[in-house]
Amino acid sequence: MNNMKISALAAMLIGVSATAVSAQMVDPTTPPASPKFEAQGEPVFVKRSDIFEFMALDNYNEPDFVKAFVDAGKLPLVAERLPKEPMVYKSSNMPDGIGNYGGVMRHVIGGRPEGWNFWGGQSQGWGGIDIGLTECLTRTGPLFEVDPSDLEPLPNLAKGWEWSEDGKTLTVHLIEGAKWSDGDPFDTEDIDFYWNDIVMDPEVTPLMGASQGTYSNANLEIVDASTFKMTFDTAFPEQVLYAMAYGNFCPGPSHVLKPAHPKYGGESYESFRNAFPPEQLGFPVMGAWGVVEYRPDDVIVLRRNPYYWKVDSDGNQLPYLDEMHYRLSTWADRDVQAVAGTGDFSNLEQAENYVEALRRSAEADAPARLAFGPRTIGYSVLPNLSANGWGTPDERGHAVRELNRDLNFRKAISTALDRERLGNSLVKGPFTAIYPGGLYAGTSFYDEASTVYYPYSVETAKHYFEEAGLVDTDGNGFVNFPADVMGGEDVNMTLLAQSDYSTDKNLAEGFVAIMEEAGLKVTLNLLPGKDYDDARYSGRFDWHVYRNTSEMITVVQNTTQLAPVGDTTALQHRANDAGEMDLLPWEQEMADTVNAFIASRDAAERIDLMKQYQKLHTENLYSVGLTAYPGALIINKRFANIPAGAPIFMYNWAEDNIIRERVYVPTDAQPGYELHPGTLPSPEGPVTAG
Ligand code: BQZ
Repeated sequence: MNNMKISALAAMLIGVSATAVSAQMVDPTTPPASPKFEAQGEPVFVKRSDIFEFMALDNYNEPDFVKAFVDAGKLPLVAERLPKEPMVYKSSNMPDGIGNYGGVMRHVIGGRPEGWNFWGGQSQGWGGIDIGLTECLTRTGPLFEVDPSDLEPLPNLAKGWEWSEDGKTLTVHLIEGAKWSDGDPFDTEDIDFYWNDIVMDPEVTPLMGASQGTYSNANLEIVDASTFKMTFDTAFPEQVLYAMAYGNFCPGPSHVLKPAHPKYGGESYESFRNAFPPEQLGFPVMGAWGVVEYRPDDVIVLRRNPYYWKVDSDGNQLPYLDEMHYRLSTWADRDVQAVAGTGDFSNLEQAENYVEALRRSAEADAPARLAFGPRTIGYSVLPNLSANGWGTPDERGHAVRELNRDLNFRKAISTALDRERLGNSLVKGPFTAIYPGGLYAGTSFYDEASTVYYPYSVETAKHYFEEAGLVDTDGNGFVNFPADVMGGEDVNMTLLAQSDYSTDKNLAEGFVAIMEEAGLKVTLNLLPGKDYDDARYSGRFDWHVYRNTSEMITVVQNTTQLAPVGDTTALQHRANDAGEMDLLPWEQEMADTVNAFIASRDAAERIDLMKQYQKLHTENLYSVGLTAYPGALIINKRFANIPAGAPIFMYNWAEDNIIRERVYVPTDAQPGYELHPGTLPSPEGPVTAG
């Protein structure tokens, strides 16, 4: 038994507080076992082919109010609005079978729409609105229910693909005959514009930051109206199929974007980005619903897209739900409203709200179902590891980054952290687990023996600060820079965190307090969502509090975000304005390991490479983990076709995972929430057939 466990055992036996234990020097070890937490409801694993297929059906149906548009000559026949072979969802995979039309899903979101130009980098407010508006080439959200032996991204706008013999060319086939919500054809003109004028244009950064590195440095060429090829330097970079899912390859309507782009007559990149303000209704989408109303700080209302390219196996054009609301509020209010029944959906992800949400949902008359999933919500603090100017730091910022690049400084930060206390400060009980950083415990590539954990010990933290050349030379309780750095003043590290979530704020404030106890001064920089994203993407931070994304759970989604494999792929180390990367040796080793993983098709080799990655990441504290805990899906009980065991976050968020276009409200349970019944989206707003 190593000395860490002996001292912890000793502490339990003689009742010594954790603080006293922390007064001893402790060595790195493996992380303590996470408290057992049983997810409620397990997915029923299926093959990908069990969910849907692309095929032509003999006939198609549509809601009566949409048929009225056809009868009035305002829309083509439904069969003409659908692709040759629409996506056909199999009723056998629908938990409650074929649905009926009507009904509304009322989301509450904490973000705010900047505009509809996802491709110019604008946010639509998150919370599922962009997931619904911008369909992508492949889809990974529902993979939580796909048998691990059959794991590969689901076709979506790309209905199929094949690799060349040498694995260096991927040929992709688009669904044929699909149309944008304004009737314009969806085809490789949209791919060409997305690739050449968004991804490859250095002046444009799409919302989720997709770059050529995201796709393993592919080159792309158009073959015909529904076919394109991607070519690679390395063989079979299969992660690129995941990179074609939400966030990274979701083409925009080139017929309206192109004229605003500076390369095609648009005034400027700034005007391109802002060319489609939220007030512009009926913006063309491939998603199931289009925008009909926007009331600032109040609500966004969407109505069904009459050209949506998916049907059920009875030929009913989807979606079943006619209307979607995105009430513009706060993330905390989303939980409150979902539990109270005035909202319909929430990813319960702010641990401070768990006890009240659980209490209310346990009552017999509770309007919503609440189901905890696996422990996939986790937070880390990320050090800015660039020393060559990314984010243009001032003298102080530069001095802190030099410290960040010193492993002893990062070890001091990690051993100063009482992670148990931090997790309990959010919520007591079996929810939170000590999270050292790196891949999450319990996930498919996790290996405990490869995970290095620097346990809580203020004594050890002070030792590592000294090793990093930091001592409290002026006796005020805070470590100072060496005399020849910043005049030997107190080290003052800034911590960037998002202000839209109480959890992010609480963890950031807890981190500041805990660091002070260890003698390090930290100044908090709390910014709202978009400003927080802009600051972290552009390197304007010393450290930042980060809610981890899918790569730490699945590895295969966002793989290139695991390490600095490209000059804009990592979150804590990107190129400076001259395009130079100053990777530390172990960072280069980590990047090489991730690239080897991407290039490998051997399951055993991939498992071994992820062990190497985990050791490099956690031993070198590429990130400093804080806490990890399970999220819970809260959905109003009137909705049908909610898949069992749908996690709030895994390959994507639950707004993608539950396949909302198949969700329905039984006709006798529709409480009349529609704000624009009988209407369809148009540039003029909601229009009726009459
Ligand atoms: C889920 C999600 C759907 C973004 C966003 C938001 C942005 C980040 C992150 C989450 C919100 C909800 O997360 O918190 O539960 O509904 O929208 O997109 O935090 O600020 O930039 O990565 O997904």
